[in-house]
Amino acid sequence: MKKLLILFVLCACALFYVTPASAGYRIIKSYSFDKKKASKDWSARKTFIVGKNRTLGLFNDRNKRYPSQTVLTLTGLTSTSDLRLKFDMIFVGSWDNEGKLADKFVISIVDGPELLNMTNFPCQLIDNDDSRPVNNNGLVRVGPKDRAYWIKPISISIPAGKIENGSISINFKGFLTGRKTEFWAMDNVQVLTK
Ligand SMILES: [Ca+2]
Ligand SMILES: [Ca+2]
Repeated sequence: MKKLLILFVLCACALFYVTPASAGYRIIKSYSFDKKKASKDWSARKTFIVGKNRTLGLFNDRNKRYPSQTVLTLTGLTSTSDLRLKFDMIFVGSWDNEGKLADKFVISIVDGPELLNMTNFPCQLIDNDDSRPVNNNGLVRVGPKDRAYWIKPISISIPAGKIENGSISINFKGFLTGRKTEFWAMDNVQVLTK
């Protein structure tokens, strides 16, 4: 009986070990951007410290000093089921949900469909005042100014049918109105499969 119990515990531990993320999924790629440059899987590879953490960024499509987008190319994929892509999106500054200054964040398959089109952001400011952020995760210095940032976990599905010859390229792009007031970065990217 005791042996059975030990066996059961061992099996349970093994199961837990192979499924560290969400149930039924296993991680096949992960990126934490600990170095000054991200791996060559990424088209824009510069990293930047936000808080105490190195992230991929910053990005701004209006400011020539920053890249506007990055493409993640995954190769050697053998999965026949849909992939899951998870990461922490970091919104820096005063991203707007509506009006003339409204912004957008889009993830799409290169030469393919959009996987995410985001128009709602957590960047709340009292009286639209940059120095009065609400529920931000911290402040980060960008150029001459400290700006608030908000971290939002994002999880999307990548259809298996879009994987060609074991490869897929995914584009991440923000469409911003603020050249010096709005930026983004990303961290803790995980690609999972069943
Ligand atoms: Ca990191
Ligand atoms: Ca804006």
